[in-house]
Order: sequence, then structure tokens, then C-alpha cells
Amino acid sequence: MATWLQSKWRYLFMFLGVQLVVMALLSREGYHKRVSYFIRIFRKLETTATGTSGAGSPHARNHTGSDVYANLSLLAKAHGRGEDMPYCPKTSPLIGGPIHVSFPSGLTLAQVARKNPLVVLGGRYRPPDCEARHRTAIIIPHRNREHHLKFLLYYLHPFLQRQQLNYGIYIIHQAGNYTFNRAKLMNVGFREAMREEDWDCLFFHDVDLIPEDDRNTYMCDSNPKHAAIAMDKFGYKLPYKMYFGGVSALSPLHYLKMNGFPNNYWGWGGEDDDIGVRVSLGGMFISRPSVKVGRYKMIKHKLDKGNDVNPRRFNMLAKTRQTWKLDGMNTVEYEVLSRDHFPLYTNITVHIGTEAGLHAMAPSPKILAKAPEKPPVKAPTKPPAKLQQEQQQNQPTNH
Ligand code: UDH
Ligand code: NGS
Repeated sequence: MATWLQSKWRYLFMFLGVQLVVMALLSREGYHKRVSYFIRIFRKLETTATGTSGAGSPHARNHTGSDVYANLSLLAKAHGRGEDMPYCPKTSPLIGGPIHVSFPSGLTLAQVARKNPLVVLGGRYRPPDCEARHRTAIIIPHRNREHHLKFLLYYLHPFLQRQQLNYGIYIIHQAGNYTFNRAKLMNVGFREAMREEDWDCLFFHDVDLIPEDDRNTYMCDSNPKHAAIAMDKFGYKLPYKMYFGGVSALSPLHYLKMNGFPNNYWGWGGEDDDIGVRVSLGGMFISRPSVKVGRYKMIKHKLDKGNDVNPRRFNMLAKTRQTWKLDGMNTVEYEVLSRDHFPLYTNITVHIGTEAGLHAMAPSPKILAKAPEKPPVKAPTKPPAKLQQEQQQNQPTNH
């Protein structure tokens, strides 16, 4: 009996000893850090067991990045912006590095608007407590990608707020069903955004690319910048040296130096390579962030209807040196059909015609005109109807 008791005590002391060691470890590097480490191990096990991404909601965290909305609720509305507002610091204290990105179903624009109470009509924002050092317009070429747009807005608004930018988001929506023309829509975006404000930088942004690190600052460099250097679909590497697709940033001066983008690439492919060549023809270089920072997750999709691969793209690319001064910002023709300032973005619906010209599709005399100085107030067509409806429902919550 006595030996039995002795061994029982021995085990008890051993158990207490182990407990003490665990406690000491926990308090050494910070209790919270340790606890969250163990929680993450359990989460990981759970994920492997269920075969999901482990991100049930867009607010979820994982070990590769943090919630893009973390800390943003600390930003309070400024009590009247005074003349003497200090400039924002050169490096924003809100920048946190890697961001967790997932695409849960059921996200609505109303939810996105509620999470961004400081964004005002037209998708505009200015830091509430300091004067932004940079004014950036985001130009997004668009048609039939409302689902992607919701996710992009969900991530982009807080991402830009973290960088303490004065920013605006412009959706350039191609009207009609004719073949898509990404580069021409960007020319429209450039002109229309600059008409509204003296932006010092323009980000030309595909709707399906979500930035994964907020150190990838949406500000211009001294040369045109290719921001989407590391996409998940290319294994987070640059696919080829001259690649200039996805997301790029140019100042108005850069843009005009290269005569903007080509207007004649209808359908998929080549236009981004043409733009890359224009950078060097305009006497500039391509600058890039590091692969660690210029990371993007692409929302998976197939080639769109109305955006077939352009079979002429290689022939056209071979002639960029001869054509860049003859086709671009100096020749762009279009008609703005509507300009709507929604809570989370400005939508510009535009008629851009076909290869045969602006009026080949719709022979109405109105369509024959060049881009008007002042766009018509109301749109004859309303393409992203579902989105607009949702936006209108949102309005009272935001303003
Ligand atoms: N876009 C639209 N609607 C369209 C087509 C394109 O909004 O119908 C916009 C959108 O912003 C998109 C961008 O143009 O992100 C670029 O088009 P894309 O996503 O189709 O091009 P990407 O090269 O993907 O990113 C193509 C996938 C399959 C290509 C296979 C070719 N071999
Ligand atoms: C090149 C295309 C680019 C395109 C890139 C990536 O081949 O426009 O692939 O395409 N250039 C030409 O076709 C001349 S992707 O893998 O994203 O489909 O951006």
C-alpha cells in the first residue's frame, strides 16, 4: 500500500512539474502568442479534416495573412477638416503586410458599404485625420463581372484606406455586346477620371485580381509601375520579363508620354504587351515592387463570352513601333452613356464602337458624336442592373 501511495505521489509531482514547465513557456513569449499558436494548429487540423480553405467568412484569419479590416474601425470620422490638417506620415502606420484573401459566397455590396463607413459617394475616400500625400484613381475595365467586382471592392477599399490615400474607384463599363476592348476602356477611364479630379496616379486594375499585401502601395513611381508581379496563377512569379498585365500604375505624365494605350486591340490578349512596349518607346522603364509584396490572388474564371482570343494580336504587336503615335490617347473616340456616383464606386458606362468605328454599331446621330465634354445625365441603357439596385438600397446607410 505504502509503495502504491509513493508511486501515486511520484506521478502527481511529475504531472505538476510538467504543468509548471508549460506555464513558464506560455508566459515567456507572451501568453496570447502561444495560445493563438495552439488555436491555429487546431484550426489547421480542422481544415485538413473538412477539406475547406478554413475561411468561412471574409473576416477569417489564417497564418499567412491578417483580416484586411483589422484596426480600421479605429479610424474615426474627422470633426470638420481644417486648413491646418497635418500631412499623413510618409509610411502609413496602418500598413500590416500580408492579407488573408478568400471568396465566401453570399457577400453583398450592402455589407461592403457598411464595413466602409468613411467611403463617400462615387467610391471616394480621404483619410479623416491627416492630409493624404497621394491622390490615386483606380480604373477598372468591366463587363458582366459583377460577382468579381463585389470581392474586389470588399478588399480594395480597406486596402487603400490602410495606405492613407486620397482615392476614387472608377468602373469603366463597356456597353453592348460587341467584342471587349480592355485597353480602350482604360483610355476612357484615364480621360474621365482626370476630368473629375487632378489625380496624381492612376491604377489600371483588372476586376479579378485581389492584392494580398498592403505594402504594395498604390502610389506611382518615377517610372510606370507593373504592380501585379506575383500572381497565384503564375506560382507567384513573373510569367515573362516584359509582362505588364493585371495591375499597372502610371502618372498622368507617364500616360501622355506613351500616348496612352492602344484602342485597336479587340478581344483577348496582346494589349498589355503593347502597353509594355509603349513604356520603353516613350523613353521610360518598367518599375516593379518585390515579388514578396506585389502578390495577387486571381478569382478563377474562364474566358468571357464576347472576349475571344484576338488572332491578329501578334501582327499588331510587331507594328507597335510604327503605330503608337498614331493610335492612343490622341485618337480615342467614345460616347459616355451614363455616369453614376454609387456609394462604393463611380460607374461610367461607355459606348466604344467597333473596329469599323464609333458609329458602325448604332447609327443614331447621337452616337456619331465624339466624347462629350459633359456626359448626358441619364443613361439610355442600364447594364449592371442588379448591382445598381443593390447600390441604391445601400445609399442611406452610407450617406
Ligand atoms: N473584363 C471584363 N469583362 C469581360 C472581359 C474582361 O470585365 O468580358 C475585364 C476584367 O476587368 C478582367 C480584365 O478585363 O479582369 C482582363 O480580362 P480577363 O480576366 O479575361 O483576362 P485574363 O488574361 O484571363 O486575366 C483570361 C483567362 C483565360 C485566358 C485564356 C487564353 N489563352
Ligand atoms: C500573353 C498574352 C498577354 C497575357 C499573358 C498572360 O501570352 O496578353 O499571356 O495570359 N500576350 C499575347 O497573347 C500576345 S494569361 O495567362 O493571364 O491568360 O496577358
